[in-house]
Amino acid sequence: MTYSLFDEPPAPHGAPEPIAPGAVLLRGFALDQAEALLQAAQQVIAAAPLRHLMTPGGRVMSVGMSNCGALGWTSSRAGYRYSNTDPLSGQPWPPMPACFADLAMRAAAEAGFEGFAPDACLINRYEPGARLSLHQDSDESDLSAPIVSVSLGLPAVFLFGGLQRSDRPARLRLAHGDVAVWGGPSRLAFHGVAPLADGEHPRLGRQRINLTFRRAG
Ligand code: MD3
Ligand code: FE
Repeated sequence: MTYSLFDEPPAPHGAPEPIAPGAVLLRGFALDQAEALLQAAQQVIAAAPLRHLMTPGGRVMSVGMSNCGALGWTSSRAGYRYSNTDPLSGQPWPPMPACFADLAMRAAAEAGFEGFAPDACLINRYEPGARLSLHQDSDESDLSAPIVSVSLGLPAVFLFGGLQRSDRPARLRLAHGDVAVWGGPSRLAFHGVAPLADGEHPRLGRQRINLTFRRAG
């Protein structure tokens, strides 16, 4: 019996790429699960529709959002918070699909964060022109857990800054199937998304979907 390079199908993704201390990019990590993730996201959105939240400052966000899992992130004039119910329906958020939790856990492990068990997944939907201004994610109670993000659909320019709002952000292209893990010293870094460039994605058309997995409670 001989072994050949050709016995194994090509890995759907390459080696983890370090972005910053505690932050790792796994290009293409979600490619072989993309269809399952998108179908599960569609079911979540059918039960908890995407909505454009109001910021505490009174602006309507250009990104459409929903959640699944025990806790969901919301914003209103009253501030940002995690809630165990969808304010639109008064019902619990849809449960986290098994394929979501599984992918997030495997990506975190690949980046060196064993035992990550997300209890919240924020679903962000970008249409051309939608953006997310520079912010920190600090509403979660467990900041020792990383955040795992999955990009699907049109590519985006992700802005990755430092621990001060004034630190000039680096620009990173995030494409369909890319997964990034943000933990350790990067967990409280300022970050955002540049206005989405128009385009046509073969599966998703004129949109980008981003899933962010957190340990919020
Ligand atoms: C770096 N979402 O939902 S994901 C967010 O593409 C958010 O929709 C963006 O920022 C998006 O809060 C970016 C990548 C990401 C998420 C959380 C982070 C990067 C992060 C937290 C700390 C540092
Ligand atoms: Fe964020």
